[in-house]
Amino acid sequence: SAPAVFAAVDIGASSGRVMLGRVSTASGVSLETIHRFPNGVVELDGGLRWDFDALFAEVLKGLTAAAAVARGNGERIVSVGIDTWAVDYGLVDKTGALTAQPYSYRDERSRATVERVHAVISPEKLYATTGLQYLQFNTVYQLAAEPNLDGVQALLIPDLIAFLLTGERRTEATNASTTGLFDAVSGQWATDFLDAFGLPRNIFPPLVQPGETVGTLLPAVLEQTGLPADTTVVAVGSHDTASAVAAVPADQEDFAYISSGTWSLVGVELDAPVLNEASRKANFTNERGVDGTIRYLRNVGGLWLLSECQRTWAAQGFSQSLPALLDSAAALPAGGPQINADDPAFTAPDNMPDRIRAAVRNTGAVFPDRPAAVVRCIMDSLAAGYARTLADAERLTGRSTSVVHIVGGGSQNRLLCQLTADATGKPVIAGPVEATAQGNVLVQARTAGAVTGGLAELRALVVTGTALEHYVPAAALQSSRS
Ligand code: ADP
Ligand code: LRH
Repeated sequence: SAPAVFAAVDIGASSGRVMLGRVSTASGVSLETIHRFPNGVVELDGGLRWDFDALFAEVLKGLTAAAAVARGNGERIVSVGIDTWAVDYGLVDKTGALTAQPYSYRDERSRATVERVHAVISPEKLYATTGLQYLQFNTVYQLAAEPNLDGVQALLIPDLIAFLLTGERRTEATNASTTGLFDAVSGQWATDFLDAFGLPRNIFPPLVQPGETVGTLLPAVLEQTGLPADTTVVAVGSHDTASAVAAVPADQEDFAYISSGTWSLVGVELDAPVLNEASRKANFTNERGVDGTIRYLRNVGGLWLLSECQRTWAAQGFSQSLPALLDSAAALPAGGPQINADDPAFTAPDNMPDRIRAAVRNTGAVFPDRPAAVVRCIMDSLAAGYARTLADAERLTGRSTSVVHIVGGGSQNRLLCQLTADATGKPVIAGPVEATAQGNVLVQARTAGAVTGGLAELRALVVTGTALEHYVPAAALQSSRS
């Protein structure tokens, strides 16, 4: 029969792609990019939202192209897997219609609801059950800002795409763990919290685990895309970070990871959550990973700081390519000013270079004026943030780590990779760039029986299929020379 291939839909906060994934024991996992499209928040109907209708049109376009490529190759698309950023949702009414374009987590409406939520259940109690880090935009705070939830269901963004493809309503568990309404120990909805907040028990559809089948494609989708009639949608780690961590090319257990894109997700993988007060105070999260693992991590500021600077500079008539900008930043000396990359002042889209200069001025340091200096400040600050966070993760879990894997778009940033090795004192292994899509494809391939095993076996297929870059910490380099 025709060789099996898998379609991955992976949409991050800055761009989306539809890829075809091929998996074999001999060559590991390999990806072919079929369709790419930009993503970003838009001002719409009095808020910062995602243009979901446009994103879904891009998904259909990508799947149509994927079907054509596979047909041309004599291959068979077995299934489609979907992952996107976490936390956000669309509200769907009884007829299945989306009531509005989904809000973005960068909208500030949930700022006002945090206290109201905490008056019902204290932050300590919330954490002891959900293990979720406090972020002003966690789903629970966003739902508290909804004026009316009568007769609607909240579908997290990947679940909303799966629903429009299959007609099936489910909530995938790794992403459910970012809502603030999910029990980190039982892996079920925290129904007592739903009740306490006056949320309907069925505000979210029932849970589905990565690897389980959501359904087959609706007739209209089959007709529009030309996908084979028996194509299924398989639940993957639908939280993009869950899929990325599943594809970290680690060949040992004591690894740390940084999933580097719009955000930097910095942490370790655990078998069980850490729910104590020290962990809460350090704002570590216990998000669910593929195969019931725990992604014990913190959201550290990410390349959003850089991409927003680029956007501002381009609007001011200064456009330099990203590699050129990073080269000029790398030419500057170490030891320049640093900011706290996690400051909520950087969350919303606005003039980022000005906000960074203001933050540097507040530290009493001389503020960087040239773009190269601003970029260097961002990179130094991120690397320092990673080192602090990894030290905290080691302290809070009582484990030590011997290597840092950087995956995602940011793994191409050589300056940041080297600074991370220097700041952590640990070797850094960078790649794959498309770890998220690889994790998405691997879970589908396992469901289809094309590969077997646990995360270790899946990760070995990433190692086989990817050229990785190695960075040695500066201190280690010096001592080996002396
Ligand atoms: P997300 O999934 O959050 O949308 P990605 O994982 O796609 O993010 O990473 C996007 C980021 O990768 C960009 O903001 C950019 O800073 C970085 N990046 C992309 N290409 C390069 C490159 N050639 N060199 C260095 N960094 C890059
Ligand atoms: C990264 C990510 C992250 C979440 C944020 C909302 O894309 O999913 O893990 O915290 O977006």
